[in-house]
Amino acid sequence: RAIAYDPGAEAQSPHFRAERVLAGNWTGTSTVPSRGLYPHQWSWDSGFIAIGLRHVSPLRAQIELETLLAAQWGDGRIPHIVFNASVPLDAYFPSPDFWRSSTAGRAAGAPRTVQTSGIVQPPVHALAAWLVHCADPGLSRARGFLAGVYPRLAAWHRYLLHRRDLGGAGLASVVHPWEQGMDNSPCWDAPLARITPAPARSFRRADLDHGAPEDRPTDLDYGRYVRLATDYRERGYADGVSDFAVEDPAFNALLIASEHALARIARELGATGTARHARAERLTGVLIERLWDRAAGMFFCRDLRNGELIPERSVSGLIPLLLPTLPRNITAALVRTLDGPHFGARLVPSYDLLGEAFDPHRYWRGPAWFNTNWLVERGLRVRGDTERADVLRDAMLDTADTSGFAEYVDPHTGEACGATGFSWTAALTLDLLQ
Ligand code: 9YW
Repeated sequence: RAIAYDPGAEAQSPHFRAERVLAGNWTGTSTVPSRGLYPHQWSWDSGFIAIGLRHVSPLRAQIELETLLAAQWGDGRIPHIVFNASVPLDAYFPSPDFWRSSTAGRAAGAPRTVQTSGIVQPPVHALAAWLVHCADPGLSRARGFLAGVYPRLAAWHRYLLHRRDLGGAGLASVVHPWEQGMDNSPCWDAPLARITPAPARSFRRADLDHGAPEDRPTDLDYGRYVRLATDYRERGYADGVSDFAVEDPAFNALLIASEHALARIARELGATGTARHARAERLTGVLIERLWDRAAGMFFCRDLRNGELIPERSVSGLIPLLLPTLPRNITAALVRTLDGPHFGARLVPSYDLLGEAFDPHRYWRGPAWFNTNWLVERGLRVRGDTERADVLRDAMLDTADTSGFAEYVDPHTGEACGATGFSWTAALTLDLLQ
């Protein structure tokens, strides 16, 4: 039976609409998170984008990661932003003239030709590279994709596990809230309170040209972000002492999941990978030792300045559910927390529904985000909890499409907040539709 081609019907499908968002945000070598708000390449966005893109174009997915890795610094860090030189300087703040990577970052091996930021983002990349390879192993082998990215990913993990082991226990630390990716999470309120903000008149926020102020971080937050980034730059982006240093569960869980992925990549390339799996398992133990809070039934951040856990419930503390060697009692407790009053909404909120700082519309202080929901969904599915995973997946697919692939949404109502046509929302929709 012949099936007539009906472009009208195709345009009705969420798959088509998600693909169109990614096509619109593609620059030729990478994908911007959002045309208006974020006109450059972002590190962990590219990881999630590649995970979705692999279903529509494994080639574009490979190029997405290769472009990011081409901007890697000599010390192994993957910068959180790779700037597009053809975008005007005032389109995004902080711009290349703030970071001054090629001069201030010279000692740390910043690239000379491309401009980047000097901080990092969560290491989802090796996991993304492995998943991209698996989508089309023939193309991947023909292009030498894994052989090309492996040494760079290994150097990235080495940087995090050595230079960023500021607590000395084996976990990687973040030295700026932007590094963890959840910029204004209430987890940062206490450690940030110690930082003297840069004066508001010393910088101009470009984000407010595109986003509603009540959905975005405050000016006071921005003053502190700018102060921390300026101090890091003035130190030549050298790691060691920092006024802000935190061990975060999601950042480290992604590092561990990526270390497992790197072991698989190594095996595909002819090595054994055993040592990497063993290291990932060992790090899972350290994560539990350092960040698990039994009474709360979830992981917390540790503030290295006073050595204490930060008793704020963020979605970050549920993301270790992803890890394959987590003991059963811990996964069972995490699932109870997920179902309970602090997180039990239609979509998993970024922050405690009962927390004092909860705000359903303000960025990482309550709204649900698609990347973190995807990580939780994956954790549930990997554990074999198909029923819960299916419920979450259906809610994500429905909300992503009806919100116009929003950047983040009200966790109860699904109302769109921030930008629409957001790349990782569209990409992870494509992944969930497979
Ligand atoms: C900003 C790009 C980035 C994400 C972060 C998110 C936001 C940049 O956008 O940060 O200007 O606030 O918090 O996780 O990678 O999508």
